[in-house]
Amino acid sequence: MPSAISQEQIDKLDAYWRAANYLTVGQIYLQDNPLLREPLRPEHIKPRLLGHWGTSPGLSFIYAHLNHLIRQTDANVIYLAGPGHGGPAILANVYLEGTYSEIYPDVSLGAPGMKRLFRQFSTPGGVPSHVSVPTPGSIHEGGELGYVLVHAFGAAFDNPGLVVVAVVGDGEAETGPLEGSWKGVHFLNPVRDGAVLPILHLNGYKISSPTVLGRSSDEEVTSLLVGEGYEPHFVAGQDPSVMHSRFAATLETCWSKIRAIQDDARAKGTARRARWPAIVLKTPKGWTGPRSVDGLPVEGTFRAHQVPLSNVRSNPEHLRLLEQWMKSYRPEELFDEHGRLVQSLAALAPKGDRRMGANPHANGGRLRLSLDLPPFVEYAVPVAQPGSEPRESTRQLGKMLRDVFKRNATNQNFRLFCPDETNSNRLGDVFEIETRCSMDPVLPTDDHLSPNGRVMEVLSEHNCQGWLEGYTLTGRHGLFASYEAFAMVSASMTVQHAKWLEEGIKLAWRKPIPSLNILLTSTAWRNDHNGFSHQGPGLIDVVLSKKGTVSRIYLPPDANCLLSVADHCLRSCNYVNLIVIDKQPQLQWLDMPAAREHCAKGASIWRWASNEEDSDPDIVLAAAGDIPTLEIVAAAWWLRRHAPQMRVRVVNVVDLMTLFTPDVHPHGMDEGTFVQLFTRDRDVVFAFHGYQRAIHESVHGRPHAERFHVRGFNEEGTTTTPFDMVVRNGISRYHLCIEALRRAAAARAEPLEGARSWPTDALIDQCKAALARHETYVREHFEDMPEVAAWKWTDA
Ligand SMILES: Cc1ncc(C[n+]2csc(CCOP(=O)(O)OP(=O)(O)O)c2C)c(N)n1
Ligand SMILES: [Mg+2]
Repeated sequence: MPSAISQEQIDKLDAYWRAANYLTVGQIYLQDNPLLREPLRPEHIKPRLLGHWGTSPGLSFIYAHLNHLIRQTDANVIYLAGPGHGGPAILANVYLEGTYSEIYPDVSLGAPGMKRLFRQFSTPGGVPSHVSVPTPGSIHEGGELGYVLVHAFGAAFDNPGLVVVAVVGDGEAETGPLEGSWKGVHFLNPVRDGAVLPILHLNGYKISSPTVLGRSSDEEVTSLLVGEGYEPHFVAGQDPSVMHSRFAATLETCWSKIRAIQDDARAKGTARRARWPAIVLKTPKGWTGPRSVDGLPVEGTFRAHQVPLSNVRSNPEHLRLLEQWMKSYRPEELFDEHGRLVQSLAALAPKGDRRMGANPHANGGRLRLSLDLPPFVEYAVPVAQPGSEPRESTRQLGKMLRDVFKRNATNQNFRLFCPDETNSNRLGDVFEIETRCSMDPVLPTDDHLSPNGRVMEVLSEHNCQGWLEGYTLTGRHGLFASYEAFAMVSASMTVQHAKWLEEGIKLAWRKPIPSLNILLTSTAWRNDHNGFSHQGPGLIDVVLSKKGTVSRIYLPPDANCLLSVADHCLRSCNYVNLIVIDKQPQLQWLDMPAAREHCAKGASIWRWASNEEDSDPDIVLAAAGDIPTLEIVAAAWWLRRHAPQMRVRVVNVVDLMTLFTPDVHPHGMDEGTFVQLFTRDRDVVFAFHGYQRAIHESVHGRPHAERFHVRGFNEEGTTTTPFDMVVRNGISRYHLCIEALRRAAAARAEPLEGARSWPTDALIDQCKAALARHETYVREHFEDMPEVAAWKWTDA
C-alpha cells in the first residue's frame, strides 16, 4: 500500500469533500437553482428547512477518505453512520459515487437530477432526513442513537473480508447501549470475522449541550478506549489542508493494523483478542459552515446542529450568507457545465460493488443463503395421550438448533444470541457441537467456551439484539433467546428494526433479509422463583403495534408446536418473529401431525378437549400461550366432569395475528373461519399469556367482540408457586370455570331446563372453595395442591 498521500491527491480529496458539502447544504436549503448559476433568490429556498448540518461535514470527510482507502487497497468497506441525522451527507456521497442514480434513475447525474436530489430531501413525497432505509449502502438508520457499534459487530461476524466503519457521535456515546457496545471486541475473532473500525466523532456537542467525551481530556478518552480494548488514534484540528493528510495517514495506519492483526491470526490459525485500532476524530461541529450568524458563533458550537441559517427566505442577510457559504465550496470547479461532477473527481470514487453505497453486504438479501434446516419432525416428542407427560419444550428446540449449527457449519451463517442464559433456557444441547464465543483467556473451569463459538452470550440484551440485527441485515440468520421480561430492555430496538423492515419491503432493490427471531422464554408465568421483576409479558404489546407486513407473534403451547413454529421462522424473511414459550417442564398436548396442522392453521378447535360436536357450544374456552392453555384445558376438564350437560368448546391460538381481521394483518382469518372457531355470538372465555387488552385489540371488528372475556397477566407477581401465580392473576382453571359458568348462564335468555341444565351457583361455589383450599394449602405447604400439581388430562 502506498504511504503518504501526495499534495495532488489531497487537493482532489478536498475538492471531493467540498462537492459533498455543497450537495449537503443544497439538500437542506434549495428547491431550485441547484448550481447557483443565477443569483440566489428567496423563491429558490424551501419553505420548510429540515435537516442536520452539524454532523454532516465530518461524515463526508470520513466518507471521502474511505473512498481513497478503498481505491488504494481494494478494501471491502461498509459505512455505518451513528449520527444518522447526517442523512444529507451520506446521500450526497452515494450520489457522487453514482450508486444513487443507478437505483433511482430520476435523480440522475447532472443539473436536473441534482435539483431532484435537493427537492426530495425532507419534503413530502421525498426521502427522510436520516440515513434511512432508502439510502443505498445503509444498514443503519442512526435515528435512535446508540446502536451503531452493535450493528457494526453484527455485520462483521463471519464476514472475514469485511471492514465495517462505524462513526460514533460523541452524544451517541453517552447512551447506555453505545457505552456497552465497545465490548464487541471481546467477541470478534480475527481469524473468521471481519473488522470493526470505530471512529469516535468528537465534534464536542449534541443538540444543545456539550458532550461528556468532548469535554474530557485526551488522556481520559484514551483510558476509556484502552480499557475497552482498543488502540486509539487521535486526529484533531480544523484546517482542512492539515487534516486531510493527518486523517489519510491515520486511516492508512489503522488499515495496516487491521491487516496485521488478521494476517497474523490467520497465518497462525489461532485466535485471541486483538487490540483493534479506533480513531478519535476531533473536528468542529458544522465544520466549514457559517462562522457566526446574527452575532452568535455557529461553527464549532451546538448552534450548528441543525439548520444554521434559519430565516433564509425572509432575511436578506441570511440569504446572502447562504449564497456565500455555498459558493465557498467553489461549485464551478466541481461540477461541469451539465452539472455533473468533473471527471477528475468522479474518478476518486471506488468502482462497482466496492462503492460503499453499492456494497452487497449493505443489501444483505443479495448475499443471503437459506439455512439448511433439519426436518423438525425428527425432534418431536411422542404424545400418546394429550396432557399426560411433562416435558421441557425448549429443550427440543435446543436439539434442533444444535443440528442447525451442524448443517450450516460450512456456510457459517447461523448464530445464537443470548444474555448468558442458553443453558438456563434449556437450549444447552447446542453445546454438543457448538461453544460460547469469547476472545479472552479460557480457563479449564470454563464450560464450552472458545474463540470459535457461535453462541454469543453477553449479558446485554442490547448487544444480543443489535448483533443479531447486524447479522441479519447482512444476510445471515440467527435467534435471540431472552428471558421474557428482559427482552423489554431492547424493546425499542425491536421497534426500530420493525420500522426498518416496514420501509425496506417497499423497496424492490432491497432484497429480503432473514427475519429477526426472538424467543421469549423464562416467561412471566413460570418465573415463580425470580419474582415480580421477572414477570412481564410486555413485548407482545410492542410487536402487536407494528405493521402486519412484518410483525408475527407465536405462542406455541407445547414442544411440537414450538418446533413447527421455529422451523417456519428460521425459513422466513423480513419479519420480526416473536416466539413465546416457557422452558419449565410442561404437559404436552399435540403429537407432531396434529401440531403441524394446528400451526399451519394458526388457531383451531381442540376436539379432544371439547365435548360438543361442532354444534352449538354453551361456552367457548380459548387460550393463547402455554400456561393459559394448561389452565383452559384443565378448566374444560373440570367443567366436563362437574357440568357434563354444558357444551364446552376449546380453541387454541398459536398464531396471535390470526385473530385480527384480514385488513389489519395478512394472517387474520376470514370471518367465516373466525365464526367456525368462536361462533358468532357465544361467549368466549379467553386465557391469554400477556396483558388482556391485546386480545381485545386483536378481535376488534369481529362479530360481537364484546363477548370475549379475557383473563391475562394482571401485574400480579412475586416469588411463589406456579399455580399461585395464575391464581393471583385471576387466570387459574377455577377462575376460568367461574367465568365460564357465569357467562354461559347469563348468555341464555331462557334458562336451560331438565337434562340440559346444570347448577351454576353450586358449581361456582365449588370453584371458590377450591381457590380457598389453595390459599390455605399453599401457605402451609409452600407448594401447590396435589390436585393441581399432579393434574393430567383424562378423557371424561
Ligand atoms: C436515543 C436518542 N435520544 C435522543 C435523540 C435526539 N437527538 C438527535 S441528534 C442528538 C444529538 C446527537 O449528538 P451527537 O451524537 O454528538 O451527534 P452529532 O454531534 O454528530 O450531531 C440527539 C440528542 C435521538 N436521536 N436518539
Ligand atoms: Mg456531537
